[in-house]
Formats: sequence, structure tokens, C-alpha cells
Amino acid sequence: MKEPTLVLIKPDGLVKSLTGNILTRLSETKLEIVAAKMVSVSDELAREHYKHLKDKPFYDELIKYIKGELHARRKVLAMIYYGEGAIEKVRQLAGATNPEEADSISIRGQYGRITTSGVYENAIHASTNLKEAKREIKLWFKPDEIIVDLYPAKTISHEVREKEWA
Ligand code: DAT
Ligand code: MG
Repeated sequence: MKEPTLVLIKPDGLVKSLTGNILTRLSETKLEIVAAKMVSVSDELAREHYKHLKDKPFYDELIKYIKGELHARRKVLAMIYYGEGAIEKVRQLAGATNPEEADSISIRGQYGRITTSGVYENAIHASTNLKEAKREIKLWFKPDEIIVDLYPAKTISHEVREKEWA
């Protein structure tokens, strides 16, 4: 069964110009990218994404990190990789959460670091299981932004205010 996984290139990955290297590593998996966009991470999105860690001592720094406040670059590249065993394949390639413990040829092992204030700058996020992937994908993407149908969706009509080209 094909499955999706959410992948984020975090602000440290973008600031260090690692996007190309990380995408090349991820292409080893032969998975398909079914959605991709740059996101300016709001406080609300950051807190919802990491809500399972809200009682941890590093939570406030983690929120600043994912919002880009530690890198003067408020953006993240959000993508969905899709295919057989996608979750495990990407986790494997990403490496352990702690970049010091990550396999040295994993993405986090190669590019991650722990800052002097204890933040794990580990360059990439990858969902850990099907349930988490579903929660995270629904948080970061709308159905129309994904080129395959992953989860049930409904069409609603309402008045929208959106920008168009002037
Ligand atoms: P992962 O990102 O490997 O799924 P997680 O979901 O447990 O790990 O934690 C989310 C992020 O929080 C992780 O990428 C880096 C940060 N983090 C986790 N444990 C930490 C710790 N002990 N000290 C500092 N940051 C930590
Ligand atoms: Mg996690």
C-alpha cells in the first residue's frame, strides 16, 4: 500500500542552502513528491505541529526554531512524499532526532547540529507513523494542493477573499 509522509526542510536547512542536497538524498528513496510549497510558519501552525511536545523544557525554543526566528528566515519547505513504505524510508534517511546520535551518513548526521542553547537543529522533519502523517498533512496542506487523493475531502462553496494578479 502506498502511504504519504510529511517532510519539512527546516529553517536551518534553508539558511545553509541544503535544499538541493537534501532533495537529492530523498530521491534515493524513489518516492514521488505529490505536494510542495514554501510556508511562512505562523505561531499557531508551529504550536499545533509540535503540540505533543508542549510540556518539554525545549518547547519554546523549538517553536522559535521552526518559525525561523533563530535563523532570520521565516520559512520552511513543506512537501509530501508518497509511495510504498514512505514513512520508514524517509525516517531512515533522516536519521535519529538527536543529530549527534544520528548515523553519520543520514541527513541529520550530515547536516544537523546542537546549538549551545541546546536546540537540535536537525534540518528536516519527517512523520513517524500513518496517524501522525495524516494529522500533519491535514495541518500543512489543503486537499487541492496535493495531486493525489489521500484522505476524504468535501467541496464547499463560500465567499473567498484572495489576492489576484493586479
Ligand atoms: P523527530 O523530529 O525525530 O520526530 P520529535 O518529534 O520527538 O523528534 O521532536 C521534534 C523535534 O523537537 C526534533 O526534531 C528536535 C526537537 N527535540 C526533540 N527532542 C529534543 C531534545 N531532547 N532537546 C532539544 N530538542 C529536541
Ligand atoms: Mg516527530
